[in-house]
Amino acid sequence: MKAGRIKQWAAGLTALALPVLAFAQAALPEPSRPHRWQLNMNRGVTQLSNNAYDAHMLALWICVGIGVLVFGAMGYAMFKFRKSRGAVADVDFTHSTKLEALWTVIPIVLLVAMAFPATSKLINMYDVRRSEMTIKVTGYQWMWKYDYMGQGVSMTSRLKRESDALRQSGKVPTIEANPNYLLEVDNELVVPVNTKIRFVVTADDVIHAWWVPSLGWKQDAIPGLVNEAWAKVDRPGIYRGQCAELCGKDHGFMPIVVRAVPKAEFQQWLAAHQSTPAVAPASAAPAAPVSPAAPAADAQPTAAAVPNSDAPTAPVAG
Ligand SMILES: [Cu+2]
Repeated sequence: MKAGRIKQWAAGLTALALPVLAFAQAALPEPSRPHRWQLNMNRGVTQLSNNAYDAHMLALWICVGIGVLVFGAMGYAMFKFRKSRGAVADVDFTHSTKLEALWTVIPIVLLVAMAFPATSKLINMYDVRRSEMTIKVTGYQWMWKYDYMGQGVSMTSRLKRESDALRQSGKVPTIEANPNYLLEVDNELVVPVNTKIRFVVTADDVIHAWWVPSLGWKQDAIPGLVNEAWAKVDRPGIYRGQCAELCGKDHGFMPIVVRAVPKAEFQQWLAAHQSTPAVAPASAAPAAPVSPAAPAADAQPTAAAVPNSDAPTAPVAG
């Protein structure tokens, strides 16, 4: 075999190994944060995100299998039946009923094999029964409002002032100095781990979408409509996301930060915020929207709760 041909084969084999490399990345220690040259999606920190990952990997490996078989057969045929070896084309072969049946049945079997687990995972995704708590998420231009239903805690969450200042300063942010550029908020959404949390998602002006990739789903926030989703976070950590529906000029500047903490710590946090008149964020930005603890379980956002909005009206019943 000539050296050039060996090189071609080596390149082909490397291309085939790429999905294996992608798979190997799944074992990295920080699953929630993307990193340079990442090839595969993150596993996330909920059962739903793991389901999505598994469905994705199943489809990927089936594709890899098909790719190896098809390109292998093509390569073999081109090599074995090459002109220099005196191969002559078979001009009489027009069709084969057996082959046609085979290449119809095999894809059907594969599709059904993928559809069964995917459907059960999809049904599970919308099953919000037996939730232990409910958080109402309301999208505004351009921030989020969170109501811990029945707990008497409400707050708004918007882009951290430092991030906003850097954005408007004209300076070029670096990954070293600003690893979470435009992904920081004044009030983080604090949630307990290992707790089934039902999220009801709506909006008060235009359509937004609440998306934290590590939770494994994205839900549209639509005025006049209440969408549902749920999450049970496996481990403590900070999980970042963004609005995922083009909602206006500051669409890119309404990040989401979820801080998952142990249950006991969450109870402390909740108690602290129920008793004090205002949510005390980590950064006490004076103009940060800080709402008083809502007195009633189904507190509606008021002008006081959402200070800078253009008089948001009460969202739909949630
Ligand atoms: Cu938005």
